[in-house]
Amino acid sequence: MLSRRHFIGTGLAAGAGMVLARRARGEEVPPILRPKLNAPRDTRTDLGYRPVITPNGTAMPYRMNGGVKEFHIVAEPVEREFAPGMSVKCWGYNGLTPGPTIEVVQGDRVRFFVTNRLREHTSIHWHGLFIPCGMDGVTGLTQPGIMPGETWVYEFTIPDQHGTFMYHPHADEMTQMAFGMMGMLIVHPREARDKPIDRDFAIMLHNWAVHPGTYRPDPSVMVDFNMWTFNSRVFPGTDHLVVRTGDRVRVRFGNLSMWNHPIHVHGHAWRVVATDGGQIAEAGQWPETTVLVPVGTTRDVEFIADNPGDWALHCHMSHHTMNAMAHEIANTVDVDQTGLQQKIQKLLPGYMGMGRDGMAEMQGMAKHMPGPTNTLPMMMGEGQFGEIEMGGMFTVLKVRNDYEGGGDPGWYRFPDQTSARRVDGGGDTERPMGHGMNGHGAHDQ
Ligand SMILES: [Cu+2]
Repeated sequence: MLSRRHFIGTGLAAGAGMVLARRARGEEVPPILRPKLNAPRDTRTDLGYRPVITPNGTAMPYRMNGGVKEFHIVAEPVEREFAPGMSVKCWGYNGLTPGPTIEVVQGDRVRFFVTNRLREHTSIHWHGLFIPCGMDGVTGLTQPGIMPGETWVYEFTIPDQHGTFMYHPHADEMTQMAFGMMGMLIVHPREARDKPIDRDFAIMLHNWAVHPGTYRPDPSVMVDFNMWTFNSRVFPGTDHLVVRTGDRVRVRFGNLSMWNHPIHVHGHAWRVVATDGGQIAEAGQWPETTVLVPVGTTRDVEFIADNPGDWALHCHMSHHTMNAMAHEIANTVDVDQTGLQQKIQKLLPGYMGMGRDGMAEMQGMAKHMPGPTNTLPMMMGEGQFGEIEMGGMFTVLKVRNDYEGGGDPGWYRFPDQTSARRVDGGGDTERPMGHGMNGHGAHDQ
């Protein structure tokens, strides 16, 4: 029997609106929209906020229905190109992994219709949002799974918090997240910011095990991942972050991978201004050039882009800026492989020994010795001065004096006398310290 207290509680909850996720029955479900990649940036000014830019991604469409923002999210298989030459059979939302970025404002009433087009059940959890427990999306704990073909509704008011959150399944998490089901959820503040953000980027960090020659991520891998992505793309497939000199730039990182990622920026220092737990008061912020984004968190960093140039922005775990690499390869640095190569060639025609002087030559070799199908070379970037020996979690922050928005401005034009230069004139000039190194002597001869 219901106690009086229980009865009142239920009544209050019903009065405040739905508190449990429910199956949509007989209601008008908004159409499923699959936004195009790199859709033009939303420049509407009546949104009450400046939209974020999701590199290699886009925003989740919505419609207004009687004062409620209605989104239709569809969980489905997704084919994702990580970079030209490699396409992965993922799962995601509305045709993308990560799913389109959801943007709402503090206090918004929202209704998320979720259709499951997978062949197993799923759910959506709203990471970091303080919402009624029945909307929390934990299969078995707060709701039954959303079965294949079903459409469910999550409905709540965006609470009195703003910042960077995430959405992802809480059903067969190991598989569904390993396959790429995740997205960013940005809550903009209701009040205008004291210091408006000029360019605001959202980047989801993820790791994948796509064994060489295969197309489907391996969900059983726990630590030995071989692909590391910004918004499910690897360098050189990652969009560059282009800003104008003097812009206040925010970058929001989310991490639903299985590793922590120290993300490093060159030429600038940023401040960590928020986490998925809330805003950090200005007095509590400190400068960093590398922000650690632990697993299961978000970090918002902000800086003034006051140093024009092409600046690397990358994970500082050096294996995380590599593409597929075999982990069982022998370490051949300083090993003279003469003779061995000929012996192996008898068994494997075309074999080339590599890696005696380091690993950089691997990139040049990759052009002549392609690996298995659908497998990117370990490093494959190309800059204006040659090969950039990076892959994975790497992109370029382009700071330009005259950037007005729009496309990629190309490589930086370095002003005269501001670049490193070659000065040699005949090999080693090493000499004992104390002779000719006191000032300008080294250049005298
Ligand atoms: Cu990393």
